[in-house]
Amino acid sequence: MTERRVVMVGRMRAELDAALRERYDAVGLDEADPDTAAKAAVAVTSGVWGVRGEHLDRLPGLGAIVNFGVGYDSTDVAEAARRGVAVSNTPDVLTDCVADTAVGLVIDVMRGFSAADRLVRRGDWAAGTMPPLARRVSGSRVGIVGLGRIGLAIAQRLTAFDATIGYHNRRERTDVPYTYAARVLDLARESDVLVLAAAGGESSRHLVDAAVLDALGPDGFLVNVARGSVVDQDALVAALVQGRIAGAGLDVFADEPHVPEALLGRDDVVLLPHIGSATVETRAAMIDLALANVERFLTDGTLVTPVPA
Ligand code: 8YV
Repeated sequence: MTERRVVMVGRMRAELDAALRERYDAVGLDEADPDTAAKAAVAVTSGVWGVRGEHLDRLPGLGAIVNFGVGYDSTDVAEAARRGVAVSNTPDVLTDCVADTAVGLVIDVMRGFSAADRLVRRGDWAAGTMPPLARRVSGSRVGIVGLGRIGLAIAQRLTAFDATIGYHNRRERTDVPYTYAARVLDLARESDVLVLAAAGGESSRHLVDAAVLDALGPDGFLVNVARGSVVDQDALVAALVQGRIAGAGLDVFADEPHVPEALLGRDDVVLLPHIGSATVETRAAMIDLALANVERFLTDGTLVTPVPA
């Protein structure tokens, strides 16, 4: 029998778990004996879990970490690089679906569709109640935080809604027709809706804080398809409860799968369980790309989609 060389760190999605077990006889790191862990060449993980120093200590023969998902902030890439371990992610294949989710949240939270749906189901419409008037999406001012692949796809979609697009990015881009803001605060002040599409991690932690939310103001909306860590969640809850912003559409949270209790009964928020990439087509493509990275590494020691070290 060939040697077991793939371990899984964290609980994988069922289809990925099954494929890894079938093709590589992979096991979870938590079920691996020390010998298996020592021989592992590839660790597969996802954005929810990640591989950090404490895992690497148990995986002395590791050469690659294959991350299922485009965001890899839960993996300690610097520590991996220090130990000569390369990291891959699954870019591009999920860009469209995550951008679709962002646009869906913009429309839902500004127009109040989910709240109106609840009103109908409660029988309130039948009893004569209408929801309050909502906000117009077409022609609105959209501020995108993080103009990478996903941010750009969001901008392109909203351009079809005649939106005015501004953005904040680590670096100004010279290849886009959108207005750059060097500070998120200034972007928020000029936006009807602020859409977060920045990578997670320390560099973007709490980029959106109380001051940014106040700059967005009582008529402004926040949409987050990036990472919960990009927003100071306590400040967001306070801003919503105090009416200092108009609403929020959230696919990601600070401590998933926990959602602040204070948000659950509110009609000015749309709450999704981190489903930005969760379509049959995209998840299949993500699995294919993750498996291609595993296969390539085991074959020639390189990765199909390595992340910068
Ligand atoms: C999840 C995501 O990673 O790609 C990302 O960064 O946030 C999602 O696609 C995916 O659900 C795997 O956990």
